[in-house]
Amino acid sequence: MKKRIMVVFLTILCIAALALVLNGCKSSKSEELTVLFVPGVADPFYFTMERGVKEAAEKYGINLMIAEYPKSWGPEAQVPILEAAAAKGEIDLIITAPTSSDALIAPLKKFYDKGIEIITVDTKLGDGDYSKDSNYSFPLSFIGTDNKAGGVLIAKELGKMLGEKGKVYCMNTNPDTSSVVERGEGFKEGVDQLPNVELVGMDYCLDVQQKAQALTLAALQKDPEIGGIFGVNVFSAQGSYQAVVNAGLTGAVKIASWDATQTLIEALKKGEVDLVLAQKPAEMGFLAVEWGYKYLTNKTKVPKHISTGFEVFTQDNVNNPDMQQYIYQ
Ligand code: T6T
Repeated sequence: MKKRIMVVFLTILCIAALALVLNGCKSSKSEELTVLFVPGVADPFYFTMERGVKEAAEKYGINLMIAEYPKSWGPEAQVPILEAAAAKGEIDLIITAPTSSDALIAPLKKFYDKGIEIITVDTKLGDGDYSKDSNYSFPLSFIGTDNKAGGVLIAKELGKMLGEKGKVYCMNTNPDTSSVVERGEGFKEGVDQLPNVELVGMDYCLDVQQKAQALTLAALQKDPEIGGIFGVNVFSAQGSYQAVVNAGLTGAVKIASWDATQTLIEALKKGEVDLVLAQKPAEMGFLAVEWGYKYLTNKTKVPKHISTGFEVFTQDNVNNPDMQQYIYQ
């Protein structure tokens, strides 16, 4: 009799332990998971990221919600979209590119406190080090490009194009967005390593192509010795190179651009742009969904930071078949 009571007791214990383990995972069935993707802005970079997000969601049978694309860059446009989209369903994970390192902390923390996991892609909260304790360390991971390394590389390449001497200018976008800030810092650092190259200015176009064009033109008029320009993202690069073309300075002013849009690749082929750095947005999106899925179904430990790398297009490799996959679409 005593033995039978013991067996019953042990069985109940085992069932309770199993229930506890299962409860630790949000869901054991992928169909139950809902992921919300909130892009940074309507541009080819995030459209390409969406492809990766969709591909992974299909692979893992995840219910995917895609928020409206903000028409301009910044928290004023992104936060209301995030809140409206998150109110539409029971969400397990939000994947987003915070358009400000500071201003997005509180809005995202609010959802995290409700039990929703967060992964930031492309841009980060605070300094992006989610492994140390802070008011912004709640996301599962930051998945994106090593923007600083890219900025240093661009300085080096632009330096080579200028014969290691001359003046360069940087068309940046926003002073409180981690990605572009780090590109600018990397560029400065790289130029500092070139004793005969001088960085004569860095302006912010707030992600408006027209403004980038006007600012670049003004910089060229102010300092006609500028021989190289770095455009740090889609709209700043597209605006800068257009300004150079309109000023009749194609070839005389070298252009290094960031983001492999069809427009910039075509310009590279025509010789209006000299270098295009391609990020891997589809990979960022895919990995964010995949790691979120692994965490939510199995509590798999997610790396706090995943670097997705980049590729560099030049006139020499732009037609190579193996490079075509890096063009945004
Ligand atoms: O360069 C990308 C992205 O990495 C950046 O954070 C914001 O601008 C883009 O979306 C391009 O427009």
